[in-house]
Amino acid sequence: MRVLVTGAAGSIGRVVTVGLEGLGHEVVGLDLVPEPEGFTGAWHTADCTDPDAVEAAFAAQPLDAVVHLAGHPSEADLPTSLASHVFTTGALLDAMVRHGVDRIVYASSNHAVGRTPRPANPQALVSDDALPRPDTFYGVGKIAAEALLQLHADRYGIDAVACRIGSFLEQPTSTRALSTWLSHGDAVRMFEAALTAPSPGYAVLYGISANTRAWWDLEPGRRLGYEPQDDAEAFAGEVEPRPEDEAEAAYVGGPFALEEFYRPG
Ligand code: 15L
Repeated sequence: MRVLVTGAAGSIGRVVTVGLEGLGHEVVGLDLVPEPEGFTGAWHTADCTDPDAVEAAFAAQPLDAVVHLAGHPSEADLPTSLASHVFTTGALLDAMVRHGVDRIVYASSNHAVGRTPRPANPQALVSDDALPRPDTFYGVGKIAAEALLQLHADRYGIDAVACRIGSFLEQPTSTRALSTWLSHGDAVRMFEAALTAPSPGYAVLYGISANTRAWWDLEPGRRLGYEPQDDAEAFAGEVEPRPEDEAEAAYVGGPFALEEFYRPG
């Protein structure tokens, strides 16, 4: 497949572009900054909040799919969050409709439902039927972008997979991350499954590894062919407890659900 990867120079983008190329896909990169050293494919240095820049990137070559990773990866004010997550997704979806591109895989976030209380029973998992429950404006942006995907799946028959990513790290570094970790290898497996699953329509999955302490359900991902192979438990002995662990354990969004992230709208 020829895949446009937005945010291709970011932390997830650098790993996923290499991984998808290794699986035989042709990656077209797009980012605010020029291509990282070693990237040899087509590249668009562009801002995907700008519909004209997005149109130019689509017009430059035919595409089979989009992996949308671009966006401010943390909390920001409300206008910035809406532009970064919702307006970019809208501009990409408009271009997809114009150019007949019918698959998008979106880097959503656990923070779309981050204010969901942590299940008291470790066997009870938060799944794809969790109601929208953002913990921040970042989470509001992610859940609103998911709504745009659903709208375009319904209106135009676009296949759209929203991956609610946990903690994408080389290895887990906190008690919470022992539950929320997404390894680099599993991230590539997740994007590959979401890109190639036959006719998913609109679907949500949780982007975590096969963590022993997981509280998100891996079943929606498995239905699309995502079979994670790593488990954060392998690093449990290296993770030191921290005083903030208890407060972070109240909600699935961890620190983002705490009062220090409250902002005026
Ligand atoms: C995310 O969505 C953020 O982009 C990242 O900075 C982490 O906060 C991560 O979630 C997480 O929940 O660990």
